[in-house]
Amino acid sequence: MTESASAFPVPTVVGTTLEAHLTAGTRGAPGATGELGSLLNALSLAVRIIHTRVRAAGLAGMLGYTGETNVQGEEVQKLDALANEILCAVLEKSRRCAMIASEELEEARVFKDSGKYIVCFDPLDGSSNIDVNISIGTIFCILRAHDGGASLLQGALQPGTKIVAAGYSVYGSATTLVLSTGHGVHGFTLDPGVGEFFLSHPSIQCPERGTTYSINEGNQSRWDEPTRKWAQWIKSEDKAEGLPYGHRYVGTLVADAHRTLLKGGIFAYPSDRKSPGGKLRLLYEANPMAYLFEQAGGMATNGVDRILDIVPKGLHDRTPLVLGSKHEVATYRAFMRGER
Ligand code: FDP
Repeated sequence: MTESASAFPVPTVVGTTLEAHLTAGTRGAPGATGELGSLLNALSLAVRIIHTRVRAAGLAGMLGYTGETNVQGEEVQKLDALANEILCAVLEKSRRCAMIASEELEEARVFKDSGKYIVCFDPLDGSSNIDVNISIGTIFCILRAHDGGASLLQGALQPGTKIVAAGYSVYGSATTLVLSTGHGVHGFTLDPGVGEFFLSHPSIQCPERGTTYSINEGNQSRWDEPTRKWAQWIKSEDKAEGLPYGHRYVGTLVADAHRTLLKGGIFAYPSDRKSPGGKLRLLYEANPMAYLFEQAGGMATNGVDRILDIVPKGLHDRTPLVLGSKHEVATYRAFMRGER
């Protein structure tokens, strides 16, 4: 190596920070007060803190279970609990958030005298992958507190069409934050040395079609007939139709969705005999992802209806979730309707 050559490539120009991107996006917009940008900056701070805790968890004795179970009856991992605490504290301090709904909280939490938004979040998605160093993530969406009527709880129970911003972060080989405020989808990568997110994936478009499908094949015996038929078809040999598709399944929604968003294809967690209403949560998993996929030109359905049209009944509702490229999701729906 020559004296000037570095083992690590250093960007030659300073890129666009998340903060600069958010400021440019809202400056001058009618009625813009900067509150949404400020709330998103607070979420990015929470994500950066979670990133540091995830990276050091194995050294800090933060892997494994707390010994408690959450509202869903699932065992809580120490990092799940910590990520939840971090988000709660940062959002309360931001003073931009009237209420939060979290996977780890049975009830919504109201912050007194605070902002006009509600944030629904899954603090650490992919719990079963935490201890084995596989990608995990944080998912969130933002709603206007009083769009749902006088009661704050009704504000959280609005359909996904009312979302004003959504995003997720992946703690993978890099930490990436993918966001939309309704004007396209943009990805930011954390420069860990600087502690700042820089724009790395401007204007993400989900490809019209892809070459991979993502589903837990171990559930096959529990699926209904149309799902089985679709899964059989997608593995069959037909070069003209682009078959068979390759199979990829991480088992962390954020990671499987992120790959599908960037490369196209389809992710499906359908209902099955074990989870007749689906496994994934509507408010803080399916809705944010559906919003991002639609913003990026993709689609999201429960097999019959558009995810964003579903009116939630409770904070922890579950739903079947199928998202991805238009071509693959439309084909999946055709199987569900018995048209194929
Ligand atoms: P996990 O159970 O590990 O928390 O949200 C739950 C979730 O992960 C998603 O991230 C993931 O897509 C799915 O469940 C994985 O479920 P299976 O293990 O049943 O495939």
